[in-house]
Amino acid sequence: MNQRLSSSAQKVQEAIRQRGIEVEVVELPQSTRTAVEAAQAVGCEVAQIVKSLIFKAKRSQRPILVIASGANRVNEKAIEALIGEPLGKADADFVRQQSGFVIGGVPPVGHLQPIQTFIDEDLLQYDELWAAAGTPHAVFKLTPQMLVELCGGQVVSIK
Ligand code: 5CA
Repeated sequence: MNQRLSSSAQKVQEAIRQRGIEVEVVELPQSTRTAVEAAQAVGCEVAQIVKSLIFKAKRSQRPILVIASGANRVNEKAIEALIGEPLGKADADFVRQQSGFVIGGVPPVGHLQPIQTFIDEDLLQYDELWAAAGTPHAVFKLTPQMLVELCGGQVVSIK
């Protein structure tokens, strides 16, 4: 176990390990707060960055997690069609309350409670991906198969 991880990054590392998947969360001196910054920090394409975006379903007020390629913009209409209600933006407080993490560090797994999840099908074409691990400096490398297994989300077109 990496004792030097911050407590938020450690939580993500533990959540992944509890699912029987071996990955190593790393904390970098550089910012990984945005997909562009994360890609620069780890030396990959922006499209290989896993964005974990929390939205708020307007009617039910529940969180929806869209896991998108760093290269893609989420088409909210596509997600609305899948959930059957309008989708709204989540503010920073809602993101923290629902996920337990701050914007820029929201991981695809390890949230305070299970969140309905959609995974961008475009992520599946890469050999390796990088995702946030709880802080704007923490990331981990994973395969698309691991991502699907970890999140248990529905793979869809989000564009
Ligand atoms: N650490 C990187 C990926 S390794 C990361 O978290 N990227 S991200 O794209 O998933 O997270 C940044 C996202 O947070 C932005 O794309 C945006 O959707 C969201 N965001 C940024 N500022 C705000 C804000 N003020 N309110 C709500 N969401 C925001």
